[in-house]
Amino acid sequence: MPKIISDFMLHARELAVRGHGFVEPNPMVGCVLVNDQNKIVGTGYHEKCGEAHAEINALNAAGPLAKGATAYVTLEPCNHQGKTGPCAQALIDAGISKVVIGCADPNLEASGGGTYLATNGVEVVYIDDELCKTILAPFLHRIRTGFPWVICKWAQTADGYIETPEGEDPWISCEGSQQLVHEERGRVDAIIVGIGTVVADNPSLTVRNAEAHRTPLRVIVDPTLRLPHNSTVLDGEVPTLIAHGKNVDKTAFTNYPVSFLELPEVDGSLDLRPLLTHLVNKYDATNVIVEGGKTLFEHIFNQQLANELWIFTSQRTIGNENLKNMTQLFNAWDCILENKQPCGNDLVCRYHVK
Ligand code: AOF
Ligand code: ZN
Repeated sequence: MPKIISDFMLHARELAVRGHGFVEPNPMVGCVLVNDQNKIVGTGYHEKCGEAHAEINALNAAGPLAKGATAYVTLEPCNHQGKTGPCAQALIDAGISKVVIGCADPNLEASGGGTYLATNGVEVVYIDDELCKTILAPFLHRIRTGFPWVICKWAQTADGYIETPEGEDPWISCEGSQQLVHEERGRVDAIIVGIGTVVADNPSLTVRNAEAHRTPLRVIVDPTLRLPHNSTVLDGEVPTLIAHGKNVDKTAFTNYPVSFLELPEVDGSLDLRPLLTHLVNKYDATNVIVEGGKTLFEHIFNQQLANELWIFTSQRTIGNENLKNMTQLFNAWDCILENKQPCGNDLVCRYHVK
């Protein structure tokens, strides 16, 4: 791909991700309009679900300068009247001469914009850009599978431990890493944990000290419904769902502000697929974070449901074989490193599961 194209597409991608947490279940989309002197005349991105698409914001920014310009857009312009649109027609009406598309739209209701533009005299180039597909991955995955994008997140010591000896500092990752997790929590639709984690840590599973673009649902996977009644997740502060197995007695929970979902079993553990489908159908979920513990990660691994691993590794070592360690399970996952960066004293790695 010529550098000039990749540079403008890179810019469009950077704009697109600004919508993360605001646009879902819609895709993140960015658009850059460039004139025949290779000068940017307008930019825009999809800022909020239900509001203007990226192309419309870019066209509005460019005004009359859009005439004859080339549009670099991360996703094929839509060809439908949904909550807004259609963008393909708006690009034609504004006199855009060429559209460079990072990724085709698999949403059958909205797709066809590329063909429509071409039949109306606009030059259309698909570049099938891997990085565009990466930022669109949760949207593409949900359309293809009916499941949300599942991010498994954990903090481990340098030697792979996710728990610390009794009496020692229980925090593994640094404050900066915890801040990153809260920021991400504020962009996803659900935070899922296993009952063991709730019993051991009594977490709040809320967004704190970070901007909440949306309020994630708390989900507890509790096969036998052994959730302690004094758990913080029962405080009613945010919507909470308990996914349980067959034949549990829920009467003791009648007065608590929580919902329940019964899951069938598969190979001796709860089948998590109906939970994921439920999160899409009832809560319109696109991204969910699983925050442990090890048993839940094992079930997710066995059922092949993880899309991304997000691992915070501290410099501390523990070397106590009685404690939970993720090294073996991590090594079994077939994944590729997408991103690696330091955060305070921690190393933060994101992997895409193949
Ligand atoms: C575009 N540009 O910026 C986005 C597109 O209900 P609506 O009208 O918001 O349409 C949502 C669908 O439009 C979404 O599922 C996807 O197929 C496409 N999103 N298309 O031309 C954009 N966000
Ligand atoms: Zn559109």
